[in-house]
Amino acid sequence: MFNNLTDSFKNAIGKIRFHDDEKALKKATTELKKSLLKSDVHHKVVKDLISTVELETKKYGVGKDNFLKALQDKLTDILTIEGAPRGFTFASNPPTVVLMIGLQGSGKTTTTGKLAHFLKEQKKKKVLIVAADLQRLAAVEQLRQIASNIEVDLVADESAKPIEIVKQGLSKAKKELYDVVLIDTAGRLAIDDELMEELAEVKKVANPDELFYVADAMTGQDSVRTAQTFKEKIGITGVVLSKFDGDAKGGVALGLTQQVGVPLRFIGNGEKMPDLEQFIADRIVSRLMGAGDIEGLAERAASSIDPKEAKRMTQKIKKGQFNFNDFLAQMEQMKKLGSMKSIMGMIPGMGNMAKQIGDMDLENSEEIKQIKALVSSMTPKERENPELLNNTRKRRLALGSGLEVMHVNRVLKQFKNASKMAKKMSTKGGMKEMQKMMQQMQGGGGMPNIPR
Ligand SMILES: Nc1nc2c(ncn2[C@@H]2O[C@H](COP(=O)(O)OP(=O)(O)O)[C@@H](O)[C@H]2O)c(=O)[nH]1
Ligand SMILES: [Mg+2]
Repeated sequence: MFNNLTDSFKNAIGKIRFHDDEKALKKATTELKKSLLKSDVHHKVVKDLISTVELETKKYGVGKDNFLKALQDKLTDILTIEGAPRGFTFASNPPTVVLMIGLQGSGKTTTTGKLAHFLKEQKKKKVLIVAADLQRLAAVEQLRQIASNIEVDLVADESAKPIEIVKQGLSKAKKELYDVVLIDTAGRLAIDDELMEELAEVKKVANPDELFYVADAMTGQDSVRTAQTFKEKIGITGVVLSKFDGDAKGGVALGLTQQVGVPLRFIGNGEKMPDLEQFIADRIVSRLMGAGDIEGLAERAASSIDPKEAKRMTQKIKKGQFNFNDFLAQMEQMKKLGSMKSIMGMIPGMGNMAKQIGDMDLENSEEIKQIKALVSSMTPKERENPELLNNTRKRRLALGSGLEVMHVNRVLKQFKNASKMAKKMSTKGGMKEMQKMMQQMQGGGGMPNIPR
């Protein structure tokens, strides 16, 4: 997600040795400045970042550790607003009411669904969505489909006025003890007075705990400017940057919090419901420094993996009983976790891997298709016991799956290796060994974690 930025920081850090002179520091910061500007980080933010990092590094002596520490501290600083909540926080008196606002097409409705999904699956909350965009009939229908997909309740009435529907939603939420109410509102193509008046009215009635401005990352610095305007005219408590998957540069995310004076709270990085990530300063900084985001990964895994199932699987792997049924089940689990790329970026030292993997599509990859075809040609006994597969059976499988015997052998070998590797990883110290291997593959690998 932040490949470009992570590379910029890594390069700069790589330029400084353990004990170095001010000339080396200047070289590193000059390069960092250039690449941050190229990544579309606002020039004022870049200037502030560079001058603080230079000053702080010199203060404690030019060297790798001091440079890293100064960079980490300053990054955390520019991504944080004093007193703002860390992650999504709930009102002390439920329901927590969230108003979603923004321009038309920015991603409000999609983000409303993603946020509902996040709160339901990861925070285990009872969520109600209110369809207060009554400008277009299609908008209500879109939300109806999203809500039914993620199995979240919806209040919608095409013939009502926005304020009426908001009132209805709030009273239902209070009566039926919902934890969170998300209100999706209408947008316009550009900022106009009529829109602002309607939103102000909805805001008065809804009395929201959070006002999330949804900004389209693809519009670059424009998204920052419109956020500023909405902050002045309506007041906002957070920004959600949508369509971040389409913005290769990513620099807007780095400057936005300081520029708008309101924290960036979430990032949307795909069209699907799980494609929403919390933007939490210390976690993001860890990722930017190439140290991964273990907390975020665990959160994501917890919401999509059944712990009982995971335990059963680990037991089987340890005993060497991993079979083809498990293999298919594991692939289904991986799909739920989201794209490989976004997962890899969260594992320490694996940022580079993420780039190599690119947009590997588990569902459509040729290899996965072959494996699926092969497994579906197996009898239930064969699926449970890979050892049964002798040459006669392999020939039958080849015919059944439309693969060459050669391919069958290759897939079977891959499976054997995978289960061996899995067994190894499930032992004590196995994960460490795996990381070491990954780092060797990348020629040096991840950044060290600097103790504070
Ligand atoms: N690639 C991508 N597309 C998105 C994202 N968020 C929204 N979209 C798409 O952007 C378009 C407009 O989104 P919508 O939620 O209807 O915007 P609204 O008018 O503000 O409610 C839709 O086609 C969405 O699928 C995102 O994070 N990534
Ligand atoms: Mg909409």
